[in-house]
Amino acid sequence: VSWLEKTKETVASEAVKHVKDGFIVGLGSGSTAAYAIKELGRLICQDKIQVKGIPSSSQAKKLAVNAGIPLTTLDEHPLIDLVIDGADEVDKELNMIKGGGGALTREKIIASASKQVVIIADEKKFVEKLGSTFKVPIEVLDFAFVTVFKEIEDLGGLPVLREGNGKVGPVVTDNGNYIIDVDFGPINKIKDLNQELKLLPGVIETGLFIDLADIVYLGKRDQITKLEK
Ligand code: A5P
Repeated sequence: VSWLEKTKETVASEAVKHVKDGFIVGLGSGSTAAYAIKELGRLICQDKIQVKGIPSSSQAKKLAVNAGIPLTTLDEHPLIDLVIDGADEVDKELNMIKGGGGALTREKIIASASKQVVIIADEKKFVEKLGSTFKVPIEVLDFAFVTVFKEIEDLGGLPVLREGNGKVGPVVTDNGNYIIDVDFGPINKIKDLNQELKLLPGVIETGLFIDLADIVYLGKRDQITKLEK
């Protein structure tokens, strides 16, 4: 097992320590969040704590079912106690780019509905400025994607329609929409950019997660750094 996989597992275990008996827990997506789901399942089975999960994607749902985590919905629990999720980039203000796994919309809804958001990632995700190493994923209605493409170019971005592996053509999200990955370069005014993008008709959600994370555990080769709001 590589140090990277080990570190993902370590930060995931650290995050799961925030889970208390009776909690409703938002389950993030991606390879790091997958370790947290596994660990939470172990805790539920071994320590018999009462926890219910709300998955942010079909991936998280499948992993949670396999791990033995009872599931619930936002309809039943519109207020969540804790979300554990990964990230694609994190800055020192704990703002993030997410959506590498295409689950950004549900992830953002769950994070916004949660009292506490704990993010887990390896140190390579930490950047001075968002947009330096990762494009901004944007979920769009397929009907609107060409128009949105043009408007994003007018905003100075370089958009690419996300295409799948194992299927020709665009990736279709769990919500039935397309994903556009946009290269804006290092972003100076993330709040302004997020607002401009959200105002484009056809844009469902952006992968810019601003003021949502409370704690970030960054895994390094031999230690974990905890960043807090
Ligand atoms: C999923 O849509 C993303 O927001 C993930 O949180 C992100 O891609 C992190 O994934 P890894 O933990 O696999 O890097």
